[in-house]
Amino acid sequence: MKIAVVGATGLVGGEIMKVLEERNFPVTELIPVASERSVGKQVTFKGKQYTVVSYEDAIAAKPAIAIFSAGGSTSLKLAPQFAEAGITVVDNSSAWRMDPTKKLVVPEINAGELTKDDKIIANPNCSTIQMVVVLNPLHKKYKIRRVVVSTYQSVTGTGKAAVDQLFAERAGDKEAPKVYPHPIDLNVLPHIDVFLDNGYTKEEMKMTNETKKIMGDDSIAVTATTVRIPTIGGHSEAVNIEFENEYDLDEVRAILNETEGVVVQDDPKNFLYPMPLTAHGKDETFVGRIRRDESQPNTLNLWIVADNLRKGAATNAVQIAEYLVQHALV
Ligand code: 2RA
Repeated sequence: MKIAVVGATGLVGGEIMKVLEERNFPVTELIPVASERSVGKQVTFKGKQYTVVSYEDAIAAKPAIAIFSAGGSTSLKLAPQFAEAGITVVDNSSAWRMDPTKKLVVPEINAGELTKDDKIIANPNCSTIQMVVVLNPLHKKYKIRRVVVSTYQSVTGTGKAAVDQLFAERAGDKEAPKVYPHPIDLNVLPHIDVFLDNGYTKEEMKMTNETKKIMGDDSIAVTATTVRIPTIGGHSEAVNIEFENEYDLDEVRAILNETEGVVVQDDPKNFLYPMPLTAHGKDETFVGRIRRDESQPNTLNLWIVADNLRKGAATNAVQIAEYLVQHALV
């Protein structure tokens, strides 16, 4: 199957190619695609060099699927052109996520909604994906009323320039280009994406709105504080969940142990809990610090970590593509 990776020279684009390779996705021809200034560059896939092509050449090559990670405005403009040419787009940007005519998919939860007519499929925000894979099985069992989440997000979520800023600051380079309005090394920024009129950031509202859409339940209340920290391995989240019904802690652990894509790491006595350092490069979502919120009934605290470039972006997108192939939807 011909697969295009749009935004092939970016951090997520590179990760998509790695994941396609690792998961042995049936790629017969890889088409790396990027904007004008990257056309002609080389990328490596399965030990072979591929030349980056333009959007026009990619559409003309007619891949079955194009996985986009090229930003919202590129996606708004180009995804419909790919779709019109019969190419199914899996899009990593926020451009289509809340469009009621587009599906927002985490395969473990709602890939079953996909049909052949879905030509533009939205991949959710990284911090939302890792939270909902843990919330969904618990919602089914105990019904979630409200979620309070605080995130600790990796600079890789911003992109390569942010990783460069972190390491430049660490090396003492004061002239290095800045992506953030403040230093990020030895600092914490309660600010991810732009601020909105309601005082929340766009990232925080993504967590609220996307969770309801993916889990198909508008009654789930979600309030978020999203924070950037100087780490690279993945995003971490402290999550407080209030259920409508009573729960049993052992049963919660058993449910999460059986949940596809989730790994329970919860042995505090032996200092075992999820961390960005250990989640880095992995496809799973890790959960630990599972404990009762003793301040009110039917409420649970836990800690979730995943590599935001993997399950939060590339892996989830490739899993959507795998589902399309396995169910003959492309
Ligand atoms: C971030 N959620 O970490 C974004 C990336 N999509 O900034």
